[in-house]
Amino acid sequence: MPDNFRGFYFITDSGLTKQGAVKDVQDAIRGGASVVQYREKNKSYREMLAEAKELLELCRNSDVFFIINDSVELALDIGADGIHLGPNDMAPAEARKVFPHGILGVSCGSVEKVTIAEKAGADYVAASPVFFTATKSDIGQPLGLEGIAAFRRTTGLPIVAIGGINLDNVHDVVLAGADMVCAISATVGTVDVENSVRKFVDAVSSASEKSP
Ligand code: TZP
Ligand code: MG
Repeated sequence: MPDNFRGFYFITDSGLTKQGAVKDVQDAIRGGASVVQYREKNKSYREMLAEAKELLELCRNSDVFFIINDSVELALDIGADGIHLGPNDMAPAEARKVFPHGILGVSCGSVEKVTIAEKAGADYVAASPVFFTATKSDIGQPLGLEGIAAFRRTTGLPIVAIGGINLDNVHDVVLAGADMVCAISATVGTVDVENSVRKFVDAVSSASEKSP
């Protein structure tokens, strides 16, 4: 697992985008994102394959990690750097077997889930959701800043914070113990994705300097 798993973790969203995933990812890379996740819930496998290949190429050219959400099959087919799995996806231990060398991220809604993910061989955990969000409906109770702190006490794995994160709360999220943050509506949903991403990158970086 790379030890520079820090900064801003960009996630695509075809429902919120104003300019398409390719342009969004180009902007996110220019804005300084360290990781890009392809998260697509509505397209056919064929469409996802073509789009994901294009995005992987962009990330490879910029040394940005490229991670596939949900589909281990898609990650294997395109040779992505990693996969990200939630409670309704393949079990992390199972995924670890078929994807032994890539980055494995697991969404966790409790410290118990963090322990299970770590035992299964996860490379990072996502604290999900940190706050209320309208971007995803089928999620658990918000963990809050105390939830991130509890994750921090539980694991040495990188913690990626997601759900309701914006430029007003990102500082506190990092101080609570997150190594990376995601913000979908506050980046993909804005008119200037590059500028929005850059603001998060700067905020995470300045908060990390103050983080214990
Ligand atoms: N997983 C947990 S919350 C969430 C996902 C994909 C949505 C986050 O979106 P936003 O707009 O950053 O709250
Ligand atoms: Mg999923």
